[in-house]
Formats: sequence, structure tokens, C-alpha cells
Amino acid sequence: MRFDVIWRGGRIATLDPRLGGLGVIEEGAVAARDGRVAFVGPLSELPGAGDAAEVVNVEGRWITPGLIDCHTHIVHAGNRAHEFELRLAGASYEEIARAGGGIASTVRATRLATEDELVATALPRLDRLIAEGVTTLEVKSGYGLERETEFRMLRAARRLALDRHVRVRTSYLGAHAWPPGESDRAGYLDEVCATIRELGESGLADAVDAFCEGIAFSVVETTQVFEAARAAGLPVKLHADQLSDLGGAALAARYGSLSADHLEYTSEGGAAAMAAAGTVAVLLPGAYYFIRETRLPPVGAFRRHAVPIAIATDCNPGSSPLTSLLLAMNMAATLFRLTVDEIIAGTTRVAAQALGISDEVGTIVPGKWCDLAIWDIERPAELVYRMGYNPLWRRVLAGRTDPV
Ligand code: DI6
Ligand code: FE
Repeated sequence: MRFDVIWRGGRIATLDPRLGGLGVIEEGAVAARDGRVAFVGPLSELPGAGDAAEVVNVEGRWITPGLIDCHTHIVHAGNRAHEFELRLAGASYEEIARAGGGIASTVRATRLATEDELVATALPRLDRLIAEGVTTLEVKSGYGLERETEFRMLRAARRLALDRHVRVRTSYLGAHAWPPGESDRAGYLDEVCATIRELGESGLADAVDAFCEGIAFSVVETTQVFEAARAAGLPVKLHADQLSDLGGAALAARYGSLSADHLEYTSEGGAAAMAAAGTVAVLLPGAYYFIRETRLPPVGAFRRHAVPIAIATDCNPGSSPLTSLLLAMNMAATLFRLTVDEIIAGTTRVAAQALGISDEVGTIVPGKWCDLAIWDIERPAELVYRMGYNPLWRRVLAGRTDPV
């Protein structure tokens, strides 16, 4: 019973739901073999007299699962700092969009970028997340809005996992916005559905996402996208009820969506439908903050119906230029009044569920990948309480610790 590595001498928040709360083990040990968790429990129960190639004493620190950012648009070209200034000077989001700005300006920049450039501009953003203990992130396409650039974005997203020690899940978001100047809506929707058929075979996308909103895709149009995903055997996710209640949460639930995201305008009925379908509510406090939304997501309804809640950065150039999952966690508490336990579960176990990879990551349980974040903190609330302070001590992916 020889292990590759043992971490001992600390407290472990396993997030194992069978243990309740954060699944805490005092005076615990975690052991890895072949990249997977081989043992987790009280140190006194560690088998084999602690025989391992390497033993790490974490000296009273806390060990959690590696963090998971389950909603990002981290691959894109350019930025919208200029529009930010215009908005500060009084311009509205609509005026900027009419003048050719908004999503359209990021689409223009992204179409001009090579795959190498998309990777190179995403890496500094990714590095900020990794430095905070993120071991898995989701990356969406959706700034190409034509086949070639959408594929290029997805290939760039996959490459991030080759250039950095991190897990990447990709979502095809061809139905993010209508291509600038597009007058043939039906034609573009057909292109999106054809792309989904291709993606089903290529393995380049792990899921299909869409933006169901007055300014984007209607319920009927989103349904067409979801039907194509179902036919291609790809799971779906949805940007739902961000600016108005079109019934996006219920639509997502009807298709067994892994998650519905944003949800500020979701109704009680939408929350009930999500609960019945097992759809995760992904809350994005960075976007809520940055666009100065005032309508809060219905956290009370999610709790009443036991809808699992996840938190993510929504890292994107327009509505959430945020590259700190720890800050998103703080915002989820201060702005949305989520509890510390909800927030830590929402960036580990539940975030894994939102990506459909609960069997592999998200909790520290034997058999799953040994992805850990080890923190210089006295209590878990410190992960949520601070703003702009990073208490990460070490990050571990598949049993391997990042070099320091
Ligand atoms: N909702 C958002 O908040 C972002 N996309 C979406 O569907 C905005 C993306 C952008 O403005 O670039
Ligand atoms: Fe988004």
C-alpha cells in the first residue's frame, strides 16, 4: 500500500456530501496514487504506516478540493476599456452597441486574431485564476459567430490545458449574439445547428450553451439550438433570465440542462423546474456588479427548492472583466448573501456538477482526481471574507504540486 504523496498535518474540507457541511476532517490526511485520491480520512486511519515516496506536512493549513470556475469567456481578443470609459461618461450600453461597440467589437477583434494570439492573450488571465487555486475551468466560444472563428476559439481553449497544468471544459456558444450585420436569422441558426452536428463528432466541445434573452435568442430559437445539441449527444447549458424573465430557467430544465446561469430574473416556477431537472444555478456576481444590476437572483427560491448553487467569474470583456474567483466568492456573500458553505461548495462540488464532471473532480474522495488547494488560513470563511488577498499556499493537480 505505497502512496505517491501524502499530505498530513492539516484540516481537510473534503466537500464529501455524506459528511455534511464542508465534509471536514480534523487532523486529516490525503494520499495520492497515480494522480487519484487513494485515501482521505483521519491521519490515525492512514493505512500502510504512511509509506509514500513523498510526505508533505501542511502544518495546520486547510486543504480543499481545487477550485472550479464553471463559467468563463476567457478566450477572446482585445478589451473594452474604452467602452468602460464611455459608460462612465454617461453613454448607455445600447448607445455603445448601436455605434458598433459591445459584443460586436469583441467579435471583430476575435475574428482577426490567430489561434496563437487567442492563446497568448488568454494565458495571463488564466494564470490569475491558477494562482488562486483553480484547477478546472470552463471556457466558452461565442465571439466568432461564424464557423471558422468559433472553432479557432475552441481549439485555443483546448490548448490552454497543454500550456498550463489545468483542466479545461469547453462550451460552444455560437448562439451568444447575432453576427454583426446579420439579417438572415434563420440562416445563422441553421449554421449554428450544423456546427453543433460537426462538434458532436469532433470532440472539440463538451457542451452547447446559448444566450436566451430579448437582445439575443428567443425561447423558440434556443429550443432549436438545444434540439441540435440533443441530436448530437451534447449536454446543454444556458445564459438564462439575465436581463428579463423569458422563462429561460424552465427551458433549460426541460432539456435537462447541466446549468442555467445568471438567473437574476428567474421566477419561483423556474427554480422549481430546475430542481426537478437537477439543473445547477450558476450565479455570476461579477456581471451583476459590473453592469450595476439591481435585481437579485432568487436565492431564497433556490434554497426552498433545493436547487444546487454554483459561483463563477463569467470572465468576459464586456460585462465581467474579472479574473479572480476568490473575489467572485466574496461578492456572492456580500451581494447575494450566500453562506460560506454554499460558496465553497459552489466553487468545488457543485461547480463540477455544473460541468457534468462530478465523477472526476469537485470533492476529495477516493477514486477522483487528486486536485487540491492548500490554504494559509485558520478557518474556511477566510476564503470568502477577504477582498483582493490570496491565501493560497500550494496547488495540486492530479497529485502533482505546482513548483514554487
Ligand atoms: N451575458 C453576459 O453577461 C455576457 N454574455 C452574455 O451572454 C456579455 C458578453 C460581452 O458583453 O462581451
Ligand atoms: Fe457568460
